[in-house]
Amino acid sequence: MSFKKIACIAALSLSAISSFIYAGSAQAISFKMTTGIAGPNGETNQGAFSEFTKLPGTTTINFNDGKVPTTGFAKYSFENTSGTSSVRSDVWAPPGVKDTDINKSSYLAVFNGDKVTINLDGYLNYFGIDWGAISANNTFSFYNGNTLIKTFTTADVNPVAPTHGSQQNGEGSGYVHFYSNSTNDIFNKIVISQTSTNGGGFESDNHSFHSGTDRFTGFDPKAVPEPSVILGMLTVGGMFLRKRKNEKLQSVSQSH
Ligand SMILES: [Ca+2]
Ligand SMILES: [Ca+2]
Repeated sequence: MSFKKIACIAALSLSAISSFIYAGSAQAISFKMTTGIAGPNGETNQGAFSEFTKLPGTTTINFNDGKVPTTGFAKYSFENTSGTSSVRSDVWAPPGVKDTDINKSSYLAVFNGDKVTINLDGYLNYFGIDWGAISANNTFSFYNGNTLIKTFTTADVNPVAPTHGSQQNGEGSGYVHFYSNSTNDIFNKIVISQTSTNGGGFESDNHSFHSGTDRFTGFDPKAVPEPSVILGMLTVGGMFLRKRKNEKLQSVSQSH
């Protein structure tokens, strides 16, 4: 194989890796689930709060005035065909850090095919939500304007719920954090819905929004490429060098 051919193959491999990196970041909102933390003043009867509540650029909505905000940074609107979705206070409120930390405050409940759309005044790279009494068909959708970026459902997120509270028929709960991995994945509209009309509700509290137009650095402050990508590039580089060496050896032996 000629040096030119090898160089060409190496270049192609590198460009394949580059396009993989690009494709990988083109559609990437990730999520993590944690127990969350107590309220800003240590409250344990208000549901769980985001670990990023005090991060500069974070706004938190706790629904404790009994209604959704319709003005300001985050504007909520109901598509309430069932007439039962509302801000309320009852035993189905998402619990606190421990599933025995009963939430006595108001929270948001969405039922029976209804939706709540949250329009933001600016771009976000993070959305956190205390999610309780987890039911099938709870759905989270993230948009940039009218373009859907990513949808998550109960099936995606529930398997890693940290608690399954005895207070709520053993249904899961936890604080779920959605975050952008790149500037391609920032969002300015969120729709939360209970897409089934066959029972189950979507109960949540303490929504936290972090403003940003690039990747969210809260979980991983260092902006470095993934280790696997670096390893891939080293492997390609190594193959290229080895092939060159072999070829040199071959030419030497042929000349004798
Ligand atoms: Ca609340
Ligand atoms: Ca539920």
